[in-house]
Amino acid sequence: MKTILTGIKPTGKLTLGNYIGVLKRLKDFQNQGECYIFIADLHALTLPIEPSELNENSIDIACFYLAAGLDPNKITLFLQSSVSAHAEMAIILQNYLYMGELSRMTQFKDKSSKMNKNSIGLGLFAYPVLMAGDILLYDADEVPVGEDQIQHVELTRDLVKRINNRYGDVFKMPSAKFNKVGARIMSLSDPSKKMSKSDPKGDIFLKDDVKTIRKKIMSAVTDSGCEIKYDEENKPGISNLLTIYACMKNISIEEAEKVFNGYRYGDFKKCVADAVIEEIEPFQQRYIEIKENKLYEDVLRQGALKANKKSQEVLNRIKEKIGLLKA
Ligand code: AQP
Repeated sequence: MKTILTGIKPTGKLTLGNYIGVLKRLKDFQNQGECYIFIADLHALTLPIEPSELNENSIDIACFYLAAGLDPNKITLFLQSSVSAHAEMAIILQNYLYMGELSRMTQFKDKSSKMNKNSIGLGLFAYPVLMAGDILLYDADEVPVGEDQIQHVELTRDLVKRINNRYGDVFKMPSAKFNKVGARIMSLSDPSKKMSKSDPKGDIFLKDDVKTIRKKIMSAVTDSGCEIKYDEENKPGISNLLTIYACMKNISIEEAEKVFNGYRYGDFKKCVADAVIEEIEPFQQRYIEIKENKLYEDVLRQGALKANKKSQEVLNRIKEKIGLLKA
């Protein structure tokens, strides 16, 4: 049986991009293999964050995972910080990844370019090291991600080759699993940019009320044309809305284009808003129920126990291979 691992970092309010890129897909994954799903709270520390915000976001993500249809009896859901092997593995792996390759990571370049040079933390630079450990600790075969995380999974694959070449078969080779459609949902106000928690302009948040969602979609930036056609270069706004619609309805882009043949932009946007609301509204109701009844608490406790057990096995394997003595 294959092993699937994925995480979301609690850096802000989750967006429709996080939902389409990963959350929505998880329900199917839980029937395809052993799933380790976590809240990447250690990753959230790589940029400044208020303790209360980190706390609240972590609870929200746990509730969103469950609201997305994850069954605690089928999956292991846990907080990254409740499994100390993640930190220990990162300390080991950092010796096998190089400064040059880490400085070429797009996410690091993007995030650090917006910061004062003197306040870029070592953790932000070493983010892919921690992430490689997350993946390798569970012998993951598949890592469901959005497009922006593929580069980090590729780096993990390079690391596996490097370590296995040197020490024999230590780690399993993981691969990124992303959907062709919906791997990169763009901002509604600037469709040249990814919809992102940390750059909230143009985001649809999963906690937005229905009225706000509709308003945001109706005022999404499009173009001066009138044709509803997928063309990322010349019609990025329309292409993004077509992608959102296709993902909500589980159809292809071509099918979505056919639906809107001859539609005006305003009517098209209304249908996109209807499709998003139809899916997100019941999802939000499940989220509220889970949060109010604190249904996540026991799930996270049980998840930590299982994740600790599995990750210790792998951690012991690498420690032994590299020559660390067991006392
Ligand atoms: N716009 C997006 N379209 C599709 N997938 C997306 N993901 C994020 N944004 C989009 C995917 O969601 C998963 C969880 O993301 P994350 O929170 O761990 O980190 P991220 O990729 O850095 O997401 P954000 O929203 O952009 O967070 P910030 O702004 O804090 O850096 C990942 O699989 C991601 O690919």
